Amino acid sequence: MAILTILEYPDRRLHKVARPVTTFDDRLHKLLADMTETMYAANGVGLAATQVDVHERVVLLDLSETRSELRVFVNPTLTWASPETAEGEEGCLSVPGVFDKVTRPAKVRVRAQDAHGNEFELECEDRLAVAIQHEIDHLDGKVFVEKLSLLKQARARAKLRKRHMERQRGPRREPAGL
Ligand code: GNR
Ligand code: NI
Repeated sequence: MAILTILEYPDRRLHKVARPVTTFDDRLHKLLADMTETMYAANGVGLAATQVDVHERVVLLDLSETRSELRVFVNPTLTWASPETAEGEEGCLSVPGVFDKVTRPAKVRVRAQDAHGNEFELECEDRLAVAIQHEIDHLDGKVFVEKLSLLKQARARAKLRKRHMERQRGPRREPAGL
C-alpha cells in the first residue's frame, strides 16, 4: 500500500475527464488499496481517482464516524436525481481550507460496480447524496468551487496559490519594528 499525492486546485489535471474501468484486475485492486490508505490518512469522507492523478472512474466513500464503512464505486452513474434540492456545506481534499454551501439534488440513485465488477444500485440522501455527487463531479473534471460565484472562485484560487507559494519558500514575515 502507499499514500498517494492529492492534487490541489488550481491544477489542470483536476479537469480531466476519467475513463471507464473495463478490467477488474490486481491493478485496480492495488489502486483501490492505495486510494483507501490515502483517503483515511487525509481524513476525507471520499476520494475520486482524479484527485490522485489517475483518470479512471473510481470513487471511495466512508461517511462513518469510525472510518469502518468503506464503499467502493467503480463506473458510478446517476440514474435518477430528485427535483427537490438541498443546500449543504462542502469541502474538498483538493481545495484545502475552502468550505462553502452548494445546492444539489437532495436525493439521487447511483448505479455502479464493486471491486469485482458486480453491479449494484443505491439510493442516496443527506450526506451520502452530497458526497457521491461531489465525487462523480471529480470524475467529470469538475471541482465544487466551480459551483460558487466567480468572486468566491477567484478567492479560492488566490488562497490556494498563496498556500502553495508559502509551502515552497516558507511564509513571508511582516517587516519588524514600527
Ligand atoms: O472529505 C470531504 N468532505 C466533504 C464534505 C462535504 C462534502 C463533500 C466532501 S468530500 C471531501 C473529500 C473529497 O474531496 N472528495 O473528493
Ligand atoms: Ni473533493
